[in-house]
Amino acid sequence: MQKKFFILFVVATSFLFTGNIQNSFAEDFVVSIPFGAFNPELNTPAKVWYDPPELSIVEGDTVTWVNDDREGHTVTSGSGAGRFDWMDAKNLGEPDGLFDSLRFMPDESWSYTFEKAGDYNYFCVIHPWMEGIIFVKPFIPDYPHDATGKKYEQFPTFLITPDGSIEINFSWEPRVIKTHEKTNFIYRFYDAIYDQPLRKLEYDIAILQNNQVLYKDEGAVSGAGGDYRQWIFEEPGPIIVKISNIKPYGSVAETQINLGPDATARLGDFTAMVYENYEKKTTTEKIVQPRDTLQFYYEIAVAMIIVPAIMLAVIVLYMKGKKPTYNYPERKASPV
Ligand SMILES: [Cu+2]
Repeated sequence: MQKKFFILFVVATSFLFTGNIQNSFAEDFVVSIPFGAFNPELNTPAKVWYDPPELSIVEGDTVTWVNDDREGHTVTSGSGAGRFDWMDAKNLGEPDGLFDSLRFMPDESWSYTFEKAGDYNYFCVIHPWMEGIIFVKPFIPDYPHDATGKKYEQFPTFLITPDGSIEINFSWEPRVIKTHEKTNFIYRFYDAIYDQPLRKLEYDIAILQNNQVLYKDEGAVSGAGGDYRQWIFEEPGPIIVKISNIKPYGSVAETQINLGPDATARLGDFTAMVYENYEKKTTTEKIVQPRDTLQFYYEIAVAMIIVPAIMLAVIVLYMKGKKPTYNYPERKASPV
Protein backbone atom coordinates (compact mmCIF):
# COMPACT_ATOMS: atom_id res chain seq x y z
CA MET A 1 0.00 0.00 0.00
CA GLN A 2 2.71 2.45 0.95
CA LYS A 3 4.72 1.53 -2.10
CA LYS A 4 1.72 2.19 -4.28
CA PHE A 5 1.33 5.68 -2.89
CA PHE A 6 4.97 6.36 -3.38
CA ILE A 7 4.85 5.28 -7.03
CA LEU A 8 1.74 7.42 -7.56
CA PHE A 9 3.57 10.33 -6.00
CA VAL A 10 6.66 9.91 -8.16
CA VAL A 11 4.59 9.53 -11.32
CA ALA A 12 2.47 12.56 -10.46
CA THR A 13 5.53 14.68 -9.76
CA SER A 14 7.39 13.66 -12.89
CA PHE A 15 4.54 14.82 -15.11
CA LEU A 16 4.85 18.35 -13.87
CA PHE A 17 5.91 21.16 -16.12
CA THR A 18 6.31 18.94 -19.15
CA GLY A 19 3.49 20.42 -21.19
CA ASN A 20 1.88 23.74 -21.93
CA ILE A 21 -1.54 24.68 -20.79
CA GLN A 22 -4.02 23.50 -23.36
CA ASN A 23 -6.92 25.72 -24.17
CA SER A 24 -9.56 23.05 -24.51
CA PHE A 25 -12.07 25.75 -25.45
CA ALA A 26 -9.96 26.86 -28.41
CA GLU A 27 -12.05 28.55 -31.07
CA ASP A 28 -11.75 28.97 -34.80
CA PHE A 29 -12.03 32.36 -36.43
CA VAL A 30 -12.36 33.32 -40.08
CA VAL A 31 -10.86 36.37 -41.74
CA SER A 32 -12.02 36.99 -45.28
CA ILE A 33 -9.88 38.53 -47.97
CA PRO A 34 -12.72 40.29 -49.74
CA PHE A 35 -13.21 40.73 -53.43
CA GLY A 36 -11.24 43.78 -54.53
CA ALA A 37 -8.54 43.52 -51.87
CA PHE A 38 -5.95 43.57 -54.62
CA ASN A 39 -6.87 47.17 -55.40
CA PRO A 40 -5.22 49.83 -53.22
CA GLU A 41 -7.53 52.52 -54.57
CA LEU A 42 -10.47 51.00 -52.75
CA ASN A 43 -12.65 51.71 -55.80
CA THR A 44 -13.89 48.14 -55.58
CA PRO A 45 -16.56 46.63 -53.32
CA ALA A 46 -13.82 45.97 -50.71
CA LYS A 47 -13.98 48.35 -47.75
CA VAL A 48 -11.10 46.62 -45.99
CA TRP A 49 -8.45 44.27 -47.28
CA TYR A 50 -8.70 41.75 -44.52
CA ASP A 51 -12.13 41.43 -42.97
CA PRO A 52 -12.09 42.03 -40.05
CA PRO A 53 -8.76 43.90 -40.14
CA GLU A 54 -8.44 43.63 -36.32
CA LEU A 55 -9.30 40.49 -34.42
CA SER A 56 -9.01 39.59 -30.73
CA ILE A 57 -8.52 35.94 -29.89
CA VAL A 58 -7.15 33.78 -27.07
CA GLU A 59 -3.98 31.63 -26.99
CA GLY A 60 -4.65 28.34 -28.75
CA ASP A 61 -7.27 29.80 -31.09
CA THR A 62 -6.96 29.28 -34.84
CA VAL A 63 -7.55 31.85 -37.55
CA THR A 64 -8.41 30.81 -41.09
CA TRP A 65 -7.98 33.32 -43.88
CA VAL A 66 -10.26 32.69 -46.84
CA ASN A 67 -9.39 34.19 -50.19
CA ASP A 68 -12.65 35.62 -51.53
CA ASP A 69 -10.81 37.80 -54.01
CA ARG A 70 -9.95 37.06 -57.63
CA GLU A 71 -6.17 37.22 -57.13
CA GLY A 72 -3.65 35.30 -55.04
CA HIS A 73 -2.65 36.76 -51.65
CA THR A 74 -0.46 36.02 -48.68
CA VAL A 75 -0.83 36.30 -44.93
CA THR A 76 2.67 37.19 -43.81
CA SER A 77 3.65 38.29 -40.32
CA GLY A 78 5.41 41.63 -40.09
CA SER A 79 4.59 45.23 -40.82
CA GLY A 80 2.91 46.13 -44.06
CA ALA A 81 3.46 49.33 -45.99
CA GLY A 82 0.09 50.89 -45.45
CA ARG A 83 -1.90 52.30 -48.31
CA PHE A 84 -0.16 55.67 -48.57
CA ASP A 85 3.34 54.48 -47.76
CA TRP A 86 3.02 52.05 -50.56
CA MET A 87 1.61 54.54 -53.04
CA ASP A 88 3.94 57.40 -52.17
CA ALA A 89 7.16 55.77 -51.04
CA LYS A 90 6.82 52.39 -52.74
CA ASN A 91 7.35 50.77 -49.33
CA LEU A 92 7.00 47.00 -49.65
CA GLY A 93 6.56 46.14 -45.99
CA GLU A 94 8.81 43.94 -43.88
CA PRO A 95 8.15 40.32 -42.93
CA ASP A 96 9.29 39.32 -39.43
CA GLY A 97 9.45 35.60 -40.15
CA LEU A 98 6.92 34.43 -37.55
CA PHE A 99 4.46 33.01 -40.04
CA ASP A 100 3.88 33.09 -43.75
CA SER A 101 1.08 31.50 -45.74
CA LEU A 102 2.89 32.00 -49.06
CA ARG A 103 0.55 32.78 -51.92
CA PHE A 104 -2.85 31.15 -51.86
CA MET A 105 -5.34 31.47 -54.67
CA PRO A 106 -9.04 32.48 -54.84
CA ASP A 107 -11.30 30.10 -52.91
CA GLU A 108 -8.33 28.68 -51.10
CA SER A 109 -7.65 29.27 -47.44
CA TRP A 110 -4.81 29.18 -44.94
CA SER A 111 -4.93 28.61 -41.18
CA TYR A 112 -2.64 29.48 -38.31
CA THR A 113 -2.92 28.64 -34.62
CA PHE A 114 -1.67 31.31 -32.22
CA GLU A 115 -0.05 29.63 -29.22
CA LYS A 116 1.42 32.66 -27.53
CA ALA A 117 -0.13 35.89 -26.32
CA GLY A 118 0.90 39.03 -28.15
CA ASP A 119 -0.04 41.42 -30.94
CA TYR A 120 0.60 40.03 -34.42
CA ASN A 121 0.75 42.36 -37.38
CA TYR A 122 0.50 40.79 -40.81
CA PHE A 123 0.23 41.88 -44.42
CA CYS A 124 0.25 40.62 -47.97
CA VAL A 125 3.68 40.62 -49.62
CA ILE A 126 2.09 40.84 -53.06
CA HIS A 127 -0.13 43.79 -52.10
CA PRO A 128 1.75 45.41 -49.21
CA TRP A 129 -1.04 47.90 -48.46
CA MET A 130 -3.15 44.98 -47.23
CA GLU A 131 -2.68 44.93 -43.46
CA GLY A 132 -4.27 43.24 -40.50
CA ILE A 133 -3.59 42.56 -36.84
CA ILE A 134 -4.44 39.72 -34.47
CA PHE A 135 -4.51 40.44 -30.74
CA VAL A 136 -3.84 37.23 -28.84
CA LYS A 137 -4.81 37.31 -25.16
CA PRO A 138 -3.44 34.75 -22.72
CA PHE A 139 -5.61 31.78 -21.99
CA ILE A 140 -6.57 31.64 -18.31
CA PRO A 141 -8.65 28.67 -17.23
CA ASP A 142 -11.45 29.78 -14.89
CA TYR A 143 -11.25 26.54 -12.90
CA PRO A 144 -8.64 25.50 -10.35
CA HIS A 145 -5.83 23.66 -12.11
CA ASP A 146 -2.29 22.49 -11.59
CA ALA A 147 0.80 23.95 -13.25
CA THR A 148 0.19 21.94 -16.42
CA GLY A 149 -3.35 23.27 -16.74
CA LYS A 150 -4.98 20.02 -15.63
CA LYS A 151 -8.22 20.71 -13.84
CA TYR A 152 -8.53 19.76 -10.18
CA GLU A 153 -11.79 17.85 -10.35
CA GLN A 154 -12.08 18.25 -6.61
CA PHE A 155 -11.20 21.53 -4.95
CA PRO A 156 -9.78 21.77 -2.33
CA THR A 157 -7.55 19.21 -3.92
CA PHE A 158 -5.85 16.61 -1.79
CA LEU A 159 -3.08 14.07 -1.68
CA ILE A 160 -1.92 11.38 0.67
CA THR A 161 1.66 11.50 1.84
CA PRO A 162 3.86 8.74 0.34
CA ASP A 163 3.95 6.91 3.68
CA GLY A 164 0.16 6.70 3.60
CA SER A 165 -0.33 8.42 6.93
CA ILE A 166 -1.62 11.92 6.24
CA GLU A 167 -4.06 13.43 3.81
CA ILE A 168 -3.33 17.05 2.95
CA ASN A 169 -6.22 19.12 1.68
CA PHE A 170 -5.09 22.14 -0.25
CA SER A 171 -6.72 25.10 -1.93
CA TRP A 172 -6.19 28.75 -2.66
CA GLU A 173 -8.09 32.00 -3.02
CA PRO A 174 -8.68 33.57 -5.46
CA ARG A 175 -8.84 30.60 -7.79
CA VAL A 176 -6.98 32.27 -10.61
CA ILE A 177 -3.58 33.28 -9.26
CA LYS A 178 -2.31 36.54 -10.71
CA THR A 179 0.81 38.60 -10.19
CA HIS A 180 0.69 41.57 -7.78
CA GLU A 181 -2.39 40.17 -6.09
CA LYS A 182 -2.60 38.42 -2.73
CA THR A 183 -3.08 34.65 -2.90
CA ASN A 184 -4.13 32.77 0.21
CA PHE A 185 -3.05 29.12 0.33
CA ILE A 186 -5.22 27.17 2.75
CA TYR A 187 -4.49 23.62 3.86
CA ARG A 188 -5.68 21.06 6.35
CA PHE A 189 -4.20 17.84 7.63
CA TYR A 190 -6.25 14.67 8.14
CA ASP A 191 -5.14 11.25 9.16
CA ALA A 192 -5.39 9.17 6.02
CA ILE A 193 -6.77 6.09 7.73
CA TYR A 194 -9.61 7.36 9.94
CA ASP A 195 -10.07 10.66 8.12
CA GLN A 196 -9.86 12.63 11.34
CA PRO A 197 -8.60 16.20 11.28
CA LEU A 198 -5.13 16.51 12.77
CA ARG A 199 -4.33 19.48 14.91
CA LYS A 200 -0.98 20.79 16.02
CA LEU A 201 1.41 19.31 13.53
CA GLU A 202 4.87 20.58 12.90
CA TYR A 203 5.85 20.90 9.24
CA ASP A 204 7.93 22.79 6.71
CA ILE A 205 6.43 24.77 3.88
CA ALA A 206 8.08 26.35 0.86
CA ILE A 207 6.81 28.15 -2.22
CA LEU A 208 8.93 27.72 -5.36
CA GLN A 209 8.72 29.39 -8.71
CA ASN A 210 11.12 29.06 -11.65
CA ASN A 211 13.47 26.94 -9.50
CA GLN A 212 13.70 29.66 -6.90
CA VAL A 213 12.51 29.41 -3.32
CA LEU A 214 10.29 32.44 -2.80
CA TYR A 215 9.13 31.58 0.68
CA LYS A 216 10.19 29.09 3.30
CA ASP A 217 8.99 28.41 6.82
CA GLU A 218 10.58 25.53 8.69
CA GLY A 219 9.12 24.12 11.86
CA ALA A 220 5.75 25.77 11.30
CA VAL A 221 2.97 24.60 13.60
CA SER A 222 -0.53 24.11 12.28
CA GLY A 223 -3.37 25.57 14.27
CA ALA A 224 -6.79 24.10 14.84
CA GLY A 225 -8.38 23.13 11.55
CA GLY A 226 -5.25 23.65 9.49
CA ASP A 227 -3.15 26.54 8.41
CA TYR A 228 -2.64 29.12 5.68
CA ARG A 229 0.10 31.11 4.02
CA GLN A 230 -0.22 34.21 1.92
CA TRP A 231 1.91 35.23 -0.96
CA ILE A 232 2.06 37.88 -3.67
CA PHE A 233 3.83 36.74 -6.82
CA GLU A 234 5.83 39.23 -8.82
CA GLU A 235 6.33 36.98 -11.86
CA PRO A 236 3.99 34.77 -13.85
CA GLY A 237 4.79 31.07 -14.27
CA PRO A 238 4.27 27.66 -12.68
CA ILE A 239 4.65 27.33 -8.92
CA ILE A 240 5.10 24.45 -6.46
CA VAL A 241 4.01 24.59 -2.84
CA LYS A 242 6.00 21.97 -0.95
CA ILE A 243 4.80 20.75 2.40
CA SER A 244 7.26 18.38 4.04
CA ASN A 245 8.68 16.98 7.23
CA ILE A 246 5.27 16.65 8.85
CA LYS A 247 5.72 15.62 12.47
CA PRO A 248 3.57 15.40 15.54
CA TYR A 249 3.81 18.53 17.62
CA GLY A 250 3.73 17.59 21.26
CA SER A 251 1.26 14.77 21.72
CA VAL A 252 -1.17 13.90 18.98
CA ALA A 253 -3.38 11.94 21.30
CA GLU A 254 -6.42 13.06 19.34
CA THR A 255 -5.53 10.68 16.53
CA GLN A 256 -5.59 6.94 16.39
CA ILE A 257 -2.70 6.75 13.98
CA ASN A 258 0.83 6.62 15.13
CA LEU A 259 3.12 9.18 13.54
CA GLY A 260 6.64 7.96 14.04
CA PRO A 261 9.61 10.30 14.28
CA ASP A 262 10.77 9.58 10.70
CA ALA A 263 9.02 12.25 8.63
CA THR A 264 10.98 11.86 5.38
CA ALA A 265 8.00 10.33 3.53
CA ARG A 266 5.48 12.72 5.03
CA LEU A 267 5.34 15.36 2.36
CA GLY A 268 3.36 16.59 -0.59
CA ASP A 269 3.71 18.95 -3.57
CA PHE A 270 0.92 21.07 -4.96
CA THR A 271 1.28 22.99 -8.18
CA ALA A 272 -0.54 25.88 -9.75
CA MET A 273 0.00 28.57 -12.34
CA VAL A 274 0.52 32.27 -11.81
CA TYR A 275 -0.78 34.53 -14.56
CA GLU A 276 0.27 37.98 -15.53
CA ASN A 277 -2.05 40.57 -14.08
CA TYR A 278 -3.12 42.86 -16.90
CA GLU A 279 -5.02 45.19 -14.58
CA LYS A 280 -2.38 45.56 -11.89
CA LYS A 281 1.26 46.15 -12.70
CA THR A 282 2.69 46.74 -9.23
CA THR A 283 2.27 45.24 -5.78
CA THR A 284 0.61 47.57 -3.31
CA GLU A 285 -0.80 45.12 -0.77
CA LYS A 286 1.07 43.76 2.22
CA ILE A 287 0.87 40.24 3.52
CA VAL A 288 1.05 38.99 7.08
CA GLN A 289 1.90 35.33 7.62
CA PRO A 290 0.27 33.49 10.55
CA ARG A 291 3.57 33.39 12.35
CA ASP A 292 3.90 37.14 12.06
CA THR A 293 0.28 37.42 13.10
CA LEU A 294 1.10 35.52 16.29
CA GLN A 295 4.06 37.78 16.82
CA PHE A 296 1.78 40.74 16.25
CA TYR A 297 -0.74 39.49 18.81
CA TYR A 298 2.09 38.77 21.18
CA GLU A 299 3.24 42.35 20.84
CA ILE A 300 -0.28 43.59 21.42
CA ALA A 301 -0.55 41.41 24.52
CA VAL A 302 2.75 42.71 25.80
CA ALA A 303 1.67 46.27 25.10
CA MET A 304 -1.62 45.61 26.87
CA ILE A 305 0.26 44.59 30.01
CA ILE A 306 3.16 46.98 29.87
CA VAL A 307 1.30 50.17 28.98
CA PRO A 308 -1.18 49.98 31.92
CA ALA A 309 1.66 48.84 34.19
CA ILE A 310 3.70 51.92 33.34
CA MET A 311 0.65 54.13 33.71
CA LEU A 312 -0.07 52.61 37.08
CA ALA A 313 3.52 53.12 38.16
CA VAL A 314 3.36 56.74 37.02
CA ILE A 315 0.12 57.29 38.91
CA VAL A 316 1.51 55.66 42.03
CA LEU A 317 4.66 57.78 41.88
CA TYR A 318 2.60 60.90 41.29
CA MET A 319 0.34 60.10 44.21
CA LYS A 320 3.36 59.43 46.34
CA GLY A 321 4.85 62.78 45.41
CA LYS A 322 1.57 64.52 46.22
CA LYS A 323 0.99 62.60 49.34
CA PRO A 324 0.31 65.13 52.04
CA THR A 325 2.65 64.80 54.94
CA TYR A 326 0.95 64.88 58.21
CA ASN A 327 2.58 66.31 61.16
CA TYR A 328 1.35 63.94 63.65
CA PRO A 329 0.77 65.89 66.75
CA GLU A 330 2.71 64.47 69.51
CA ARG A 331 0.47 62.60 71.64
CA LYS A 332 0.74 63.29 75.09
CA ALA A 333 0.18 60.52 77.29
CA SER A 334 -2.74 61.23 79.32
CA PRO A 335 -2.91 59.59 82.57
CA VAL A 336 -5.66 57.21 82.87
CU1 LIG B 1 -2.54 40.27 -51.70
